[in-house]
Amino acid sequence: MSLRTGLHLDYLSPAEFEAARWAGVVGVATFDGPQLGLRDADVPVAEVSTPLLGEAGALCEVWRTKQAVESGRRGRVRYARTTDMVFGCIAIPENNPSPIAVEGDQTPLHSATEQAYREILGTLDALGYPHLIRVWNYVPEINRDTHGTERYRQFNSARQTALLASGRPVTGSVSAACALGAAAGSPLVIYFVASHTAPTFIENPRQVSAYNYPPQYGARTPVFSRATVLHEPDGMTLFISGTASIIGHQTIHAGDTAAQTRETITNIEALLGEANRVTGSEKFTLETLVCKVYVRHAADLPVIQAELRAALGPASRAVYLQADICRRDLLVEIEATAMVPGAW
Ligand code: 3EB
Repeated sequence: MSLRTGLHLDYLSPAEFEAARWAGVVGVATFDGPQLGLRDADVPVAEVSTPLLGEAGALCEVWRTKQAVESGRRGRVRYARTTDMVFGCIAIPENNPSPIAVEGDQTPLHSATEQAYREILGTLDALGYPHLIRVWNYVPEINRDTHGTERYRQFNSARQTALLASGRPVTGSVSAACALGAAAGSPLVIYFVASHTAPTFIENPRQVSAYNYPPQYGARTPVFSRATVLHEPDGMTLFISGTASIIGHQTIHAGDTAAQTRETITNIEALLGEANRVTGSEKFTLETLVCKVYVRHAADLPVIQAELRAALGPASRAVYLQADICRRDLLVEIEATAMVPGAW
């Protein structure tokens, strides 16, 4: 393994993970159902129901640090922390809707989302890591309409409500994020990185900030930054949010998977440029990225893979998952993490 720099991300097979043991692990995400042996782990393990694609076999997303780690639990939030940062996860099932719908009642997804965020934000405040840096949201059947509203919009409304209730901003200084679909009947699963000191917030000059989207995408806007940078004594970690084929606030290249992939990569390049400008470095490049690619239609995998390899080079690191994307016309979404050594 190469030099560890601050918080470090790897996608490991179960065998590689076994060899690495739990040294320095702050958190794990699995995608193909529960992995034997991880259930009783001392650190948070997020079990996401989005199948892996391609020849990779089972892979775990493993977050590690060189610093001392202490793990714990508060309510339904499981976490592991260093002096600087905390990783955590929560899974909340949706309760059956009450048989008698009362006007003004929240939907089961709205309640689950609000509860999840209230528990997460309460934990961060109690532990002293108030700055949410990166949040991964996996929402069962994200594109389905229930109770007269698309579930992604129900989720957005609840996320904003919970952030406001905790006294946090809902524009500007907000975390990087992604919001993807997950299997019907799975719980709402959210995992996150937060920190003791404030990160750097980055927007994409080619896009309207998501928190300023016009109302056609929902009465309550999504609350996320296009990217954030976590600063630790031994390195910087750039978190690029789920990124798609959007210019301004509009989806472009509807129906064209290859063109959507290329536009998404152009958006990621714009974010790398901004990250270098804002941090005063030239360290963040396409080659430093570890990518996680969400594919709406599994059959599109070869097209997306070819575009990504052409842009990132043969040494590119990417994992592919099948997941619904929050806008119905988006066929692909790419998130990325880059870790570079050195202090801020
Ligand atoms: C977009 O750019 C595509 O709601 O947390 C990307 C990243 C998207 C995060 C979220 C949504 C979210 O609007 C969708």
